[in-house]
Amino acid sequence: MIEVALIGNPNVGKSLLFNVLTGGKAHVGNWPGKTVEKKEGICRYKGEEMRIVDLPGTYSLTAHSIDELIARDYIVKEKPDVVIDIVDASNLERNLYLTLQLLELEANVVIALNKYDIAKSLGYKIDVDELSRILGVRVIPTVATTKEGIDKLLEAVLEAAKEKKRRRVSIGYGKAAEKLISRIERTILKDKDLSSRYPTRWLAIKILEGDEEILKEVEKSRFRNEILEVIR
Ligand SMILES: Nc1nc2c(ncn2[C@@H]2O[C@H](COP(=O)(O)OP(=O)(O)OP(=O)(O)O)[C@@H](O)[C@H]2O)c(=O)[nH]1
Ligand SMILES: [Mg+2]
Repeated sequence: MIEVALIGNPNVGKSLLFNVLTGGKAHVGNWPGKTVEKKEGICRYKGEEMRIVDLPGTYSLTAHSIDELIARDYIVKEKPDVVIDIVDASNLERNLYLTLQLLELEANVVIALNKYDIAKSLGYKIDVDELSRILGVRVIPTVATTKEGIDKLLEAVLEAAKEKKRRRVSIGYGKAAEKLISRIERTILKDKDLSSRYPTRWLAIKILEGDEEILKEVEKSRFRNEILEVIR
């Protein structure tokens, strides 16, 4: 079974795409300890079975709201095989903020460039191949309302799921911050438990940002003083 998570900003077409992929047969539950609805469904394509999990709509992956934390925890802890990042093609710039955070989290991202019909009717010309090249992930234009691009999207998901080596795109933060990030990463690597659970670069960035959830995790580490020394 291939585990696939759907993520995207609010109103990008997540629910519609979820229904298209799963035939609308969702199992609805709650996220553990939370009252936010959790939807899961099965998608079969070319003899492969995919479990599709619909994550709450979110603009970002900070720990500032319950929705964001649920989405982030799911990606970090459950490590789905593929994350379909649904991007509104008619609102590309704002949507790519979440995409960059997913790449920073080292998620195996496939982009569904949804509402492509709207982008086209607005006269937007998106160089899909170039976008894919820059981000290092597959980008598939889709129109969830007419199911255009859905087969191609599923094809891309299967390819991504089978891929062993992934091209990593990282966002640079400038010399000074990069020095701190490397220093924190080196100390994190001493803690095998911590460094096996999270991508170390992501963890280092979150520590520098003062992310509360992550700092709580770091407090539990034997190396907490060494790690936190860098930000004191
Ligand atoms: N034209 C067009 N409309 C779309 C497309 N995908 C979704 N929509 C419409 O966009 C609106 C939002 O779709 P939803 O599936 O509810 O979006 P969502 O991401 O689940 O929204 P939230 O749950 O509110 O975050 C609906 O009116 C859809 O019919 C598309 O590819 N093209
Ligand atoms: Mg929805």
